[in-house]
This record gives sequence, C-alpha cells and structure tokens, in this order.
Amino acid sequence: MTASATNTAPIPASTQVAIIGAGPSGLLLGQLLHKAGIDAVIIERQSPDYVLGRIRAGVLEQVTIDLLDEAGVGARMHQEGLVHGGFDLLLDGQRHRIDLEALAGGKHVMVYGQTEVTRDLMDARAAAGLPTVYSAANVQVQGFDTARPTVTFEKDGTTHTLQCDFIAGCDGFHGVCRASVPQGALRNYEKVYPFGWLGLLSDTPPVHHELIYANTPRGFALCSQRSSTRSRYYLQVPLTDKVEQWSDEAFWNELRLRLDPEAREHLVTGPSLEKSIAPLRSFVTEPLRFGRMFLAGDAGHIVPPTGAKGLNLAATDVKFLSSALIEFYAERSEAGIDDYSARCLKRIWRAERFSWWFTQLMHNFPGDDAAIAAKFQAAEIDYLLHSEAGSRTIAENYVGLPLDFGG
Ligand code: RFL
Ligand code: PHB
Repeated sequence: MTASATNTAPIPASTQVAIIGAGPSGLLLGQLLHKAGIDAVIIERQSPDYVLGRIRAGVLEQVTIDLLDEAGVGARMHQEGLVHGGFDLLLDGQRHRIDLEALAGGKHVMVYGQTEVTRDLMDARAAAGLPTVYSAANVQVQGFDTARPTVTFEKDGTTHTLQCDFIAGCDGFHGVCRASVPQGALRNYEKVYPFGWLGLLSDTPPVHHELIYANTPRGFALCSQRSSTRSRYYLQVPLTDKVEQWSDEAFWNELRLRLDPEAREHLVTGPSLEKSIAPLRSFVTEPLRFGRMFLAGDAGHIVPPTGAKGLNLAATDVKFLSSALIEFYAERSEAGIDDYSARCLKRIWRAERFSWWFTQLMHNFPGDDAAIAAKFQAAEIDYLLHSEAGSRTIAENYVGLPLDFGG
C-alpha cells in the first residue's frame, strides 16, 4: 500500500501555506511547518506512485541528514543509509581516494536514495492525517502579489479554490509557479551541457563499497549505490541518444570499458530495474520571492548532478523558508521572508559553482577546442591530485557547507 492510500484528509478551502509539488522540497516543507503548528495543503500534479518511481539523487549532506531528523523522519535513514567517509576518482586509469573525513574535518555523507527520503516524508504526512491532493490537474496560482493568494486546481472533475496566506512553489523545474511570475520580474541564468547522463538501477551488489567518479577517454561514468544489494550507475552519453538505443547489455559493456581493471573484475551485472537519460543543466532564477510566493528547490535552480547537490540545496531552501514562515506567524515579523531569497541564493551559487566546476573536470566536452580543453583538464587533475589543497577543495565542497556560512 502506498503512503497516499492512507491519506483520506478532505480538501480544505483555506490554509496558511499552499505548497505546490510533493517532491522532497514540498514534503519536507510540509513536515517542518506541521512540527511548528502551521497548516499547509500540498497540491501535486502526479500520483504518489509516479513521484516514487522517479529515480534521482542518492547522496545526502550532513545538513540534509540533520533536517530530516528535525522533521522527525530520519529513523529509517539512520538504519538503512550507508555512511560514506570518502569516494574514488578514476582519472587517467588510476583510482585516487578523496578521504572526506580526513580532508573535510571529520565530515561524511550518507548514501540514501531520494525515493526513500520521499517515501519517509509521504508516510509521515499520511500518518499525521495532513492534506495532500495528488493527481491535481490544471493547477494555477493567483494573487500572490496581494495579501490573500489563491490556488485553483481540478480533482476528479471538480474545480477547487484554496485560499492561503502564502504559496510555496516546490514544483520543480517545469512547474507552474515560476512560470506564473510576470516576465521581467525574474532574471534567469542558464547553461545547458552538451551531453546527458544515462542512469541504470539494478539489484546487483555495488562494484565498490564507495562511489567511483570516472573521467575516461570514452566519457564520464559514475558507480553509485542504494544499498549493499542495489546499484546505480551512470554513463555520459550524447544528447542525441535515446534510452531505447541502450540495451542492458550495451550499458554494461560500455560501463566495463570505462572502469579500471580491478573494478571491471568486481562488476556484477543484472537486469535493469530502471533506465533513463537526464539532461545536464546549470540554472538559477533570481529572486526566489514574489510578494507572497516563494520558489524552493528545483523550481528555482538546477545543478548538474555531478556534485550531488540538487536534493541537498532543495532541503536547505526549505529550511530557510520554514524558518521565515515560522518567524512570521510567531512574531508577525517579515524579516525572515524579506531575507529568504538572498539567504538561499548565497548558498545556491556556491553549490552551482562547485557542480559546474566538477562537471567540467570529469566529462569529455565535444567541440572545436576539444583537444586543448582535454589537456587543460588533464593538467588541472594532475594539480588537484598532487596538492593536498586541491583534494581538500573537492572534499570540502562535496560534504557541503554548514547551513549558514561566513565569507
Ligand atoms: P521535484 O523532485 O522535481 O518535485 C517537484 C514536484 O512538483 C510536481 N509538479 C507540480 N505539482 C502541481 N502542479 C504543477 N503544475 C506541478 N508541476 C510539477 C512534480 O510532479 C514533482 O512531484 O523538485 P524538488 O522537490 O525541488 O526536489 C529537487 C530534487 O528532486 C532534485 O534537485 C534532484 O533530484 C536533482 N537531481 C539529482 N540530484 C542529485 O543530487 N543527484 C542526482 O543524481 C540527480 N538526478 C535530478 C536527477 C533531477 C532530475 N530532474 C529534475 C529531471 C535526475 C533528474 C532526471
Ligand atoms: C546517485 O546515486 O544517484 C548519485 C550519486 C552521486 C551523484 C549523482 C547521483 O553525484
């Protein structure tokens, strides 16, 4: 039974915060607000099974782990999540370990899939009887430049209007919230990369106990995992490739060619549970607040997945937004909501920079200057691996920044 099957809360006509989107951002925000006694309704376009079927991020930073604990949904993560104190870079045929704990002040990351985070949040929401409307059609946000915004949507053929104090746009990159802001009120910054990631999930033991990020003459590869029996692998592929062109056998053959001999020997293959191609993009919209509507998570920014920052940035946006709303209701102070966009953007740009840089370092870039670009990349890699400062730079950024950082 899915979490939503137990969620029979009626659809209210008004609430304090209308949350658009039941991805990790929307669900975590709902949970943090609930803990603070603030009412919220979540409106989601898809069904719960569809949401849970999207295989995405896998690495949680300490700040995200802390937030999931704060939201009261961390128990299964601590039982089943895998603590990783390092990862390998496979460069020029050699594996080099980035020792996160030694290089980044004893910090580590947790390997626990986005699907599991989402499931834990969905279960907690359903158990608390909180209202979530799944499979809502034609969702529209209005009046966010007034004191009384509304959200309209259709559910089972009936049109509903939800009045609220605030709208939280947690509806991802293709959502309705950012698209509803008048043109000219936003500035978008965007870079699209000339390749995608083909991902494969399988019930096979991981090739290595930690992640391997590989830069090879055939392109980037990543060996990740979800548990000791479930693996997640990625291959850099041209943007023109279609997933149907990639049989499981073709995937495994290509992955083998991008691994070092030891990993190749340990690789266990099996049928895919899921296979998909994701484009890579860097994107930020500024600002993240328009009157009484806020953007959080992928609705406001996208990073290429190389640095594993997408889900973690979404979680910290939501922390800042929940704090701002809690302050508003407790003290009638608008200081937090006024500061929301700037506070998030500072952190977002740090993660955008790292994700862009790590993507540049690890992939093959086609184009006229491919030959010299590859030489620059090789020299940079050589520097990074032979300088403690270089390795520390990767480690510090990978484990992530504290919630609020100086400088
Ligand atoms: P989500 O997860 O996209 O959730 C947004 C939710 O909003 C719903 N929605 C709407 N609901 C109502 N009305 C509308 N008009 C709506 N339009 C959309 C959607 O159905 C959805 O349920 O955004 P959120 O919550 O901000 O979470 C962010 C993370 O999902 C995201 O940052 C990461 O998954 C990014 N990402 C990855 N991050 C990593 O760290 N490692 C990865 O390997 C990785 N792979 C990925 C990714 C993102 C991808 N996207 C967005 C296409 C692979 C893909 C394919
Ligand atoms: C994943 O396990 O899906 C994953 C891990 C690390 C990344 C990206 C994706 O950098």
